[in-house]
Amino acid sequence: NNLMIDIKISSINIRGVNVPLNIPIESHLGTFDNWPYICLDIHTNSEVIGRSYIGPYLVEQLPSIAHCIKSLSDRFINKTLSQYAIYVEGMRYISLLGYKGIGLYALAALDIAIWDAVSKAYNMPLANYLGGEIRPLKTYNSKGLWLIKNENIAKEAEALRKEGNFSAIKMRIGRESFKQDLVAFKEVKRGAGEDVLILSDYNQCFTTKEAIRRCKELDNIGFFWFEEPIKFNEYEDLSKICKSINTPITIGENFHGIPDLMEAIKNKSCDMIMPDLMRIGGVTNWLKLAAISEAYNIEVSTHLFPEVSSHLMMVTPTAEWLEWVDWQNPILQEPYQVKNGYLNIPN
Ligand code: SMN
Ligand code: MG
Repeated sequence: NNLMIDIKISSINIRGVNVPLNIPIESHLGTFDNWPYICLDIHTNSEVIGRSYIGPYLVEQLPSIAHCIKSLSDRFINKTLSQYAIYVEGMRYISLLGYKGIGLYALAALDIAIWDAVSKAYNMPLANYLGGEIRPLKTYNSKGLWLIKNENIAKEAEALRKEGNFSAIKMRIGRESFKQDLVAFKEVKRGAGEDVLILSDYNQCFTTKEAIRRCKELDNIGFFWFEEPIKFNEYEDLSKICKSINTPITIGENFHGIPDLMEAIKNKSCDMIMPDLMRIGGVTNWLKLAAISEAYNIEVSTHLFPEVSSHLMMVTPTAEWLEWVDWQNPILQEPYQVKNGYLNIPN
């Protein structure tokens, strides 16, 4: 029997939530005490319910994005669970919104839920359904170390490392002067230990010339990477920064779909990538990204969404680091756990 042909979408359910954060976000992207999510359930004419969540940043936009998800998903009621067919038809629909932004977020929410439903229909974890083997995945703690006062850094770094016995941790930088970032870096080491691997994120705070100056000042001190030193879509200028420094530059959380990945590759804008499951457009687009990254030998780390991204890393040949955050835990029945710096996908 053909499960995918037998199972049809019967109804959908969408909820918005604004989850309080234990550690408030203070970043160049803004300050947040809560993190907004939209949860989507795809009910079918079988037992199977496909679920997904997206985290579209702006709580005041949840109603418009939820509406977009609904009007997109309603088109597939009584249709079979074909990930590919729904992706193609979904892209055709959102082309009228420009393939990016909230149209793509809506498509991602639907796509992730459809893949969840199909792998559940086959009674397999997504990673196995995709042909992967499940193995522990190295992950870094990204929950904290925002642009907080330097005197509070060591204590937070120590706690963040201990939490899951992490070997790596991400801190946000781009303070008033490079000297303050340097002090912050040393404080992370003092708190978390000399051997901790430190990743850094500028969250697009500089102009190109300033970014080159600032990255040079902190080059070779031991940052594993610099993330997004300038505006995410300045692909040509990003390549100038890559050429000027030794520390790898990473971007990708702001790739809206595959064309942005290709733009970054064509322009040699980065040394590695860290795509966001929602903004790339869900599972279907991640699989393309995985193949393209293998072809170009680009290391892939993840941005947020550790539950589904971890499954996808099992079928990403150049997989590197999983970004760990637990903000979504209150909306999960069984939150994932990190032990000894590795995420083990639960059964
Ligand atoms: C980030 C993610 C979510 C909110 C603020 C900042 C950051 C990251 O860019 O890479 O985790
Ligand atoms: Mg980032």
